[in-house]
Amino acid sequence: MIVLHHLNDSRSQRIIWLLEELGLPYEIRRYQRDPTTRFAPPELKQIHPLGKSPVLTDGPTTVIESGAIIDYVIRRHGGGRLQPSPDTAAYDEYVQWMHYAEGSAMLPLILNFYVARLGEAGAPLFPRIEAEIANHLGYLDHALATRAYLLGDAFSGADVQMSFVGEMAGFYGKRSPYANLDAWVRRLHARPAYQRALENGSGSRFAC
Ligand SMILES: N[C@@H](CCC(=O)N[C@@H](CS)C(=O)NCC(=O)O)C(=O)O
Repeated sequence: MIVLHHLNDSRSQRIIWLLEELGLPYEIRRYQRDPTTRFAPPELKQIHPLGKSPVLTDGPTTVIESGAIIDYVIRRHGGGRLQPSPDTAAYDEYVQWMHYAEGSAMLPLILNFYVARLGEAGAPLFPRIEAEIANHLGYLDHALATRAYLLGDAFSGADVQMSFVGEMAGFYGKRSPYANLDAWVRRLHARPAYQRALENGSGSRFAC
């Protein structure tokens, strides 16, 4: 049985969505952020030493990192769905999006979050952070100009992995100048599996 260790308002929301897209049986174990610090509770460290979410367990296997979890679920349980065949150019593009999400695109959005907490002391950093956010959102917007999903007409795990970038951009009110990006996020949110996942995950403040 697949067990998803789910922290409220977190990247693990997209794993519930993936499991719903694939129609797989799964169990959610829920963890609540500390209302003041927003940190994960210490019990999550009993599942994996980093204490971050998502964590997925499947029998003896424990997987961390959203991208690795999405890859694991699709490869082991997807039955050929939601990713291109590994011997195609589309697969190369798929892998690029899977790494790009957390490896590059999320960084300025996360910096924006932390540096904002510094108040005036963080002010010198904001021009560079803003420029990098625009750089990444502009790239994504351009990539989506001629296609419904990141790989073209076919929805894939890359859309699931990259969705959090679009949602965080929306959460910080930075998505509206990017019409293609905005339309893509709305397209994702309209999917019935996305809606079911929101219900099962008890909502997410980042689903915007
Ligand atoms: N790159 C990792 C990030 C994991 C991560 O930082 N998760 C956050 C939630 S979005 C978390 O667990 N935060 C709680 C904490 O740091 O205490 C992934 O994509 O899975």
